[in-house]
Amino acid sequence: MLYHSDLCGYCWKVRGVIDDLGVEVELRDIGASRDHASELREARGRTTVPVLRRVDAQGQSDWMPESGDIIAYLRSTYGQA
Ligand SMILES: N[C@@H](CCC(=O)N[C@@H](CS)C(=O)NCC(=O)O)C(=O)O
Repeated sequence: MLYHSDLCGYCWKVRGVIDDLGVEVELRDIGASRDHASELREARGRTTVPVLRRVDAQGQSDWMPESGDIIAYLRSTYGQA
């Protein structure tokens, strides 16, 4: 899942890479959903976006902030755009 905001340029950059790579990522707009904003705040203590949330088979979440790190992870995992 990508926690993002429509008003955030860093988020658009990450979304562009997601589109280029054709990766299926659930988009969670913190500006459109108070629940999504609350989830992010509870997990990270702040609502800075973008944040990529990965959930493993045991249901454990890993929260990855920083657009550059997210893009590097997506490219290394899913191939060059
Ligand atoms: N270095 C971060 C910057 C992220 C950032 O500044 N996001 C802004 C929106 S574009 C934000 O969430 N600001 C509100 C806040 O930090 O609470 C990245 O590249 O992801």
